[in-house]
Amino acid sequence: MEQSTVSKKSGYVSIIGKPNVGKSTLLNRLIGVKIAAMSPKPQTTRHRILGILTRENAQILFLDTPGIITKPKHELHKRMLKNAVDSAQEADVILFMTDPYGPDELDNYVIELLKDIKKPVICAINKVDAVEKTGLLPLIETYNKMYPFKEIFPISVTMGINIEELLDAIVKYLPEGEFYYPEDATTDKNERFMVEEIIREKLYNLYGEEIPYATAVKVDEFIEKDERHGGVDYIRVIIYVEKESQKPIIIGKGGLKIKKLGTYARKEIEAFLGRKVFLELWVKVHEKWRKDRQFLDRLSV
Ligand SMILES: Nc1nc2c(ncn2[C@@H]2O[C@H](COP(=O)(O)OP(=O)(O)OP(=O)(O)O)[C@@H](O)[C@H]2O)c(=O)[nH]1
Ligand SMILES: [Mg+2]
Repeated sequence: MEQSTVSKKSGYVSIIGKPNVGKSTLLNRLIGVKIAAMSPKPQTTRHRILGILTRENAQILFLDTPGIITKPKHELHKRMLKNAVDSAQEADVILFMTDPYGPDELDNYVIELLKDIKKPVICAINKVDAVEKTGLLPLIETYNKMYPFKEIFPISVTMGINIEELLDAIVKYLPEGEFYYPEDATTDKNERFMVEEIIREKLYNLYGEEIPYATAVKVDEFIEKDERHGGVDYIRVIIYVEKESQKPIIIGKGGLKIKKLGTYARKEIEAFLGRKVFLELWVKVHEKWRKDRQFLDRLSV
């Protein structure tokens, strides 16, 4: 029997950039499953989220990270920033992601961080579907002068522009090695995390400016095939807010708003789990939770 001489590649790729450039959208598209919350509001992602993509001879371990900000205001911000920077430090390759509206102060800040980390960095300028093509070459030239990127790609995650090309480039810079995870694995996060992330995404998309930032979501109880609920999964979730006055906003007139949130979330949770669930949402006040280290530990932020 002839022995295969094709070597395998495997490694971590940290997706780093300012908030709202489409990092989570890219992760979800590449993995083909929604594992990270996405929203038009900046600072949606709070955790480091692993997405596993296995191709014929390569396993790419993508790390989605919170958008980088310069002035952390509280412990939650500090941890979000740490999650991002740690992930870049642990990675084999860094994917610096931005949008075509910069470079701005935040892009500069991220690039300064990259200079200290000294890893191969690929640059992806996302959302090129939203701008005139004529501006792209000068923009690429600008980024080229800011940092010795291995390669620069104008991409559109939502329109699927240059995504395959970007992937091929990433694989080029991955180290050789055996796969870390089974070929059908998609993430290291468990079902509880997914439920929390789905509900957080709905909060970011259904509520006004300040509310999503003041909320935290925690699965309190998760019973598979619960006899008390006709044999479907029972999931009780607590939505924490910072002030009493935020509770009625979450609940809405006659409970309509939270009902909508629950319906949207439940449908998506059921699609993700592939089974029916009974979802119960509770709203509780936990004052200044964004500054409470123990509380943040419990959220694994
Ligand atoms: N026009 C356009 N919009 C996009 C594209 N990719 C993502 N978006 C939008 O950009 C917004 C932010 O996307 P996210 O994936 O949540 O961004 P992020 O970088 O993960 O943001 P943080 O988690 O806050 O750091 C969403 O409204 C997306 O729909 C794209 O290729 N083109
Ligand atoms: Mg994100």
